[in-house]
Amino acid sequence: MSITTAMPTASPSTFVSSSLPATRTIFSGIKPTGRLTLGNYYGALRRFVDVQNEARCVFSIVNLHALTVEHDPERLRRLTCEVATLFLAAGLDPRACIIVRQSDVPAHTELAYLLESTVYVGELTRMIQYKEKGRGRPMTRASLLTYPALMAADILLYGSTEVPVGDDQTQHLELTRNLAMRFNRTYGEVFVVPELSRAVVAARVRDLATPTTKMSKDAPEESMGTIRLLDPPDVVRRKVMRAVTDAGREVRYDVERQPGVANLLDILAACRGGTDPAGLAGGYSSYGALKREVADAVVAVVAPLQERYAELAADPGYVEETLRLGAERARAMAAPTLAAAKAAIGL
Ligand code: AQP
Repeated sequence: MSITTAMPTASPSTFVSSSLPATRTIFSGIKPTGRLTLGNYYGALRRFVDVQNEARCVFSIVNLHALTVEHDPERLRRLTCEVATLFLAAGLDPRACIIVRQSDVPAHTELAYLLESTVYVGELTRMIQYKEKGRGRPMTRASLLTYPALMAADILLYGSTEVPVGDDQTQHLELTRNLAMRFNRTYGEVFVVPELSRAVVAARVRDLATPTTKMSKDAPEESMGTIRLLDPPDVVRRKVMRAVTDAGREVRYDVERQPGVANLLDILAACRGGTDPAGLAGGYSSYGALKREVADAVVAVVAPLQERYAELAADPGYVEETLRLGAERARAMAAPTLAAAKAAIGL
């Protein structure tokens, strides 16, 4: 397949968002800290693609958030490029939405400081990420404590009305809403208060090996519980076939008592574009039969995405140009909100 068949037919510069309804603005981001998983796809990326023509959309590779824990600069650059390429391979169209590398828009960090001056330390120390990865450790980076203010800035800068994210992001969104309301109350109406938009199915894809935890891109590379979007099909099949199920034999959708099986049904429903994982359970007489169908369904989703990824990766100039134009548009879109926030707070 030639590269042009897999990509938008026009260059990224023929941007059409100005003709879209102004009432809905959607922002979301993915942090380039690991190779993206099926969880990132159904909790976030797939949904970005679904809404890109329905509203003004900004989708970001939030690379500044990758600095909150120990990192390798070269790996970060490589993963940033990989995530941007996956955005396009999954079907994001730079004519329909803004695709932006967070660090290309200085307004994110500038507004983050104003929000750090709005948030309370008590609110930051309550955040799950900080509690799990940093609290009580003297070498914890200060940014691991303060990044929720940056995340709030990411969202509020664009006047976002909706934020499509997985269920694990609920706490961040709540804080963002509180900060927006506090700022507006104290200094005057500047920010739109955003709503969290939940996935109907697979809002929390669980690890195949430990189905009580979420599937995470931070999992060790060799983990059998994490399906990466760029895993070759035979690796995907092996991981699904080895998924932990439960002691019973019956295929039932019971998240509490059979989390492994429920996870497989969630994944199957998501891959088929359905919304009723429980309704699928009756169709299988054994865990083996269910796993084979899940493996086929996941491969059917990732194989075409990987084909497009390979084409795009062969033309890094296109990805870079998309990011350059995304940065230009995002800077222009962010500027009025930042200016209003600075004026309101007394700068
Ligand atoms: N398992 C998941 N199921 C559903 N949605 C998920 N998301 C992540 N995992 C799942 C959603 O993907 C988006 C991007 O997330 P992120 O880059 O901010 O971070 P992450 O992938 O949630 O986090 P990591 O890297 O796995 O580790 P932690 O949790 O330690 O930061 C988000 O919308 C997220 O909900």
